[in-house]
Amino acid sequence: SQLPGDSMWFGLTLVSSAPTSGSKRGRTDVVMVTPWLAPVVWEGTFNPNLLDSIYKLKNIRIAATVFAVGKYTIFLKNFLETAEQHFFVGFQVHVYVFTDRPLDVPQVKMSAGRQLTVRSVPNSQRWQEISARRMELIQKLIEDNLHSYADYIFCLDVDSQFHGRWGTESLGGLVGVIHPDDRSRFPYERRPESRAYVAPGEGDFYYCGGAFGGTLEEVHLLTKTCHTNFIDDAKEGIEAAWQEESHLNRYMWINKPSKVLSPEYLWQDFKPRNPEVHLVRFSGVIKNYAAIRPNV
Ligand code: UD2
Repeated sequence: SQLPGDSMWFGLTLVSSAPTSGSKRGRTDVVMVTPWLAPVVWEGTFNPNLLDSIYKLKNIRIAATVFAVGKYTIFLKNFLETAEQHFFVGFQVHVYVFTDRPLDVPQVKMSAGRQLTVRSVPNSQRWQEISARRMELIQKLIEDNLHSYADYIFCLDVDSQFHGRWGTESLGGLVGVIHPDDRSRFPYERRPESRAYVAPGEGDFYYCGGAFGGTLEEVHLLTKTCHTNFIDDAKEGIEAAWQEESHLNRYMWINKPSKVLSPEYLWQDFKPRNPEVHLVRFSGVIKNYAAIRPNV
């Protein structure tokens, strides 16, 4: 029997038996596959009903981590409420909130099959350290807790909100999100003495530190490697230009992601939408850095 929206292949010609939008799926205005043959996920390139029905059969469980340290707890309500509306709706989701202010975590009603766990973490006087320390804490979460509780994990910035579907189309072994800014504006770490070094001319995409994921195994390896490299750099008195984001970019240059999410999956609210972005699914909210960070 056919799955919803399933299609039949006749030789190399795709004949869709149940088109969902009235038009063929696929885009000609954007890159849909990387040179190492990883899909690049854009609106109009996948069939959500078909994907959901495939993953429903597998009974998958998704973990999500979000850090809200110090004043960043103000972002939690909107993040959690919009996640309820758009993030893996209809699937088993376990959100882990890491905070130093557990009493400030808002009560957000969660649907059946979805739950939230609060984990205490210390504060820090430096936002760079708060951001970078996430790698170590995610590594530990996977080691200590997750193996019997989740299949996939996504690690997300809290100063963000969902606007559209983020679901099974995003699943893969190692998953990166292309940064919405021109990559020349976000240089990789260029000092060869750093373990995050990416040489001029190298680098595929510039990936966001604010959203990445994949299977537990892959994300464990990524977070462990980035954390170790960050610490070893620190011992030699060097902090990469964009902290753990630089290390993540180095990691994903060497270890190519098996799926790449387009900037639909982490846009920025202050940025006008580019024409190729038909749908913003998740975006960073506008924030006053000076008012919310512990240091400048
Ligand atoms: C970028 C990345 C971010 C990180 C950083 C480099 C995106 C959209 N964002 O954002 O993920 O890689 O560069 O270090 O790609 N946090 C707190 N309390 C604080 C400070 C930070 O909880 O006082 C947490 C919070 O979850 C926040 C995250 O760390 O979302 C990243 O910090 P940011 O959003 O201030 O960093 P930003 O905007 O430079």
